[in-house]
Amino acid sequence: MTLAEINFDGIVGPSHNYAGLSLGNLAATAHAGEASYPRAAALQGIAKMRGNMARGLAQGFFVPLPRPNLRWLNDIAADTATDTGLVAGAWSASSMWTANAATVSPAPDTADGRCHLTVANLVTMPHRSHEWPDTLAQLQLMFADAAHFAVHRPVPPTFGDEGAANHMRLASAHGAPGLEVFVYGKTGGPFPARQHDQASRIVARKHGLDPDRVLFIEQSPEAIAAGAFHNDVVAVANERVLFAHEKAFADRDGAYAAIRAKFPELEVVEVPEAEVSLAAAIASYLFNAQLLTLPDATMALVVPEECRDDPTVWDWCERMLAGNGPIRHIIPVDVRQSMANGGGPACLRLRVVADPATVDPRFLLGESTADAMEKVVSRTWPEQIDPSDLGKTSLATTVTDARAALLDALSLPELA
Ligand code: SUG
Repeated sequence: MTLAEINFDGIVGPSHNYAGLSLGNLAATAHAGEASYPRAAALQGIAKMRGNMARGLAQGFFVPLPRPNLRWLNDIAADTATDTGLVAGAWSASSMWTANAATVSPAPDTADGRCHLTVANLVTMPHRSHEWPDTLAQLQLMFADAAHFAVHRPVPPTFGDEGAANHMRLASAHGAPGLEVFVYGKTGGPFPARQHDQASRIVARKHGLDPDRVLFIEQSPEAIAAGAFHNDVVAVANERVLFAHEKAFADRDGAYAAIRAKFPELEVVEVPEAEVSLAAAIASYLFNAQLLTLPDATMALVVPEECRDDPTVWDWCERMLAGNGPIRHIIPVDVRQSMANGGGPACLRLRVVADPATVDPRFLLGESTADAMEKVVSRTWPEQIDPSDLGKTSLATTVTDARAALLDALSLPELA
């Protein structure tokens, strides 16, 4: 049994659009009403996956969920002529951000020695609240091997749960027992706090985590108010390293001390407000990066290209590299289509520490699968979508057919 971190990226769906549905997500709000480019968006995502694969890392994927979700519109008795926000919600390609698909506790952390996954209910945002049934179906297929995985239904909708975006794991190595840190929000000024403390506690209990190796930490209300609607917009962890903005947590010193008490090897790489403001960190998505351990055991930070656009952010990156800390490489990637909806490199992936041999191989990426994906996307994904196109029958046919072509190419008839 060889445990490895597998990054499962969400393939950007053919209905990718900018409808401005996420209050508190400043990028999504700023781009509301603009034309989107689903084909380019999906190709950017595939290129990111290819990059990580070329670095020798295990890569998997989720396929887009069925959109428009007419079943949901029907369930909520939406009037499609007047309820434009709900129609846009039914068309959203938001399942691409698979950091919100589920919370994952790898086998070394759980009482029964299996990897546990709880699908996120995403109840705070209506357009995301209908993702979970189809995401659950996909998780059950990917991780069907019950000897190694337990896939759980969502926590009750009383408590908002946004999945791995509000969860960090510290461990001496991916395959070693870890400390799981759940970050919840209480308030966020004018914006909703999406992760409820109790949702995190329910997940920890259901996963059978050892209370001595779990922490619940409050996200800073100031960060939420500044646009950090998920913790992964201001912090990311990998193995012994926590990379965080000074203002990520409500009680910064208390958070570091609590983590260190349970995980003494902790190495904090902190970005001070005086060097990169919270606003600059959120605009550039410096922290919404993939912090990866490369095969040579060095760590690399895969950041959005937008980090190069802000000199305060890029200068900090260069100083950090020169400083000989634990992060040895910075790799900018172009995921601009996703970024414009508030989703950076880290939002686009769900990390699962598992033996790749125990995962349904149809969800693992190799060169030929990536080639096949690119072909289908180039042939069938719409080049451009204007928000006013949402709801049109001809576009619904195009996006439905595009998804069907992908499922066909990937031999996934169960998801049709
Ligand atoms: O939930 N954007 C997503 C972005 C999610 C980013 N994920 C993480 N940080 N892990 C969200 O706000 C915008 C969709 C729209 O407005 O149409 C959106 O849902």
